[in-house]
Amino acid sequence: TDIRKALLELFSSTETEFVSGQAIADHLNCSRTAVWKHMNALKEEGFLVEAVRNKGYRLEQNTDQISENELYLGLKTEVIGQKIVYVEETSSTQLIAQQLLHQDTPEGTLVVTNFQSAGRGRLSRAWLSEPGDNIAMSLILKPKLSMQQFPQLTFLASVSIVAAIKEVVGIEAQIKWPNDIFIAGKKVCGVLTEMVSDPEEVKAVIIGMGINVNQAVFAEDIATIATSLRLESGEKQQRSALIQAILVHFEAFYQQYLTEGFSPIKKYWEAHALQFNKNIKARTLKGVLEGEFKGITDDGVLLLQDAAGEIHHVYSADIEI
Ligand code: BTX
Repeated sequence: TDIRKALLELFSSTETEFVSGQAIADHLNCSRTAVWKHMNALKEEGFLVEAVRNKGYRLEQNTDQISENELYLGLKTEVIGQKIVYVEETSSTQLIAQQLLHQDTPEGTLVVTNFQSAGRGRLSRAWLSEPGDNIAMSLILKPKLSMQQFPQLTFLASVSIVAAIKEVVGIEAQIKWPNDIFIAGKKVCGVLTEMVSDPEEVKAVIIGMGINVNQAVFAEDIATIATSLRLESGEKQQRSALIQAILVHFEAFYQQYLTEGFSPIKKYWEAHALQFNKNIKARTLKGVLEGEFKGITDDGVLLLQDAAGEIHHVYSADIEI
């Protein structure tokens, strides 16, 4: 990826000009043959590479930009995403969102990056993402909620993402309790919801969303469990269109949530839940529970019915399917 980064830097500084093979070789400090290989690798990743004898190589500009202007253009929301903060690279968009909260940023502020180098999952697990391929973003909300209602926002984010994937990619994704989105048995997205609160009420919520969009190859340790929208659809996807669709669906669900409460969201969530009414294994700190997945409570607790018919409330677990 270092070579790729250097290549992309070179081409972005030359705009639409051809760059000779020799110039690239000098820039990367490698042979002309190696240049040819690197350019082919870019091509395989979906970049439009033009090679002309005696002129060199030209790279068509990446049309999949996600900086502020691309995202504002044609965005049909009133609050959600009306302020966007784009950074080319960051360790985590959650951290930037936290900083923005100290500056009293408005509800609906969205932090987006092109490369998140140290993304976080739950329980301080890592969220991995290659530069330029994926969506890593954090949405700031300031709802008047009690602590018990707080988990509902994770579910709200999940249903918004499922609806957006359906609309833009045409694929019916599923939600794995509590916060993963799956396609064909593999994880395509994770949601991390964090809050800032005092003992009585929630002051602000930061919803982090990581979506594998155009990444085609995954690190060894997640290669068997991860997938991307591109791998599942067979086509490169436009990140800006997806982000906009998520914001629009989120706003609609959020409005509905604030006026009608959690039940419409819960209905949609359960309709897209992986293994709903089927047998699952829930690995909790106290051991493994097995039974039928009967849905979620208003607090986001998982309901599991064991063979004897007893309903168990699962607050925290990893689900095996
Ligand atoms: P999670 O704890 O449910 O999932 C993390 C686990 O998922 C990892 O331990 C690993 O096994 C696996 N994993 C890591 N990266 C990927 C990937 N790209 N695709 C599939 N599986 C993977 C999920 O946490 C919540 C992730 C939220 C990420 C967003 S991105 C924007 C925001 N900023 C930030 O630092 N986190 C959030």
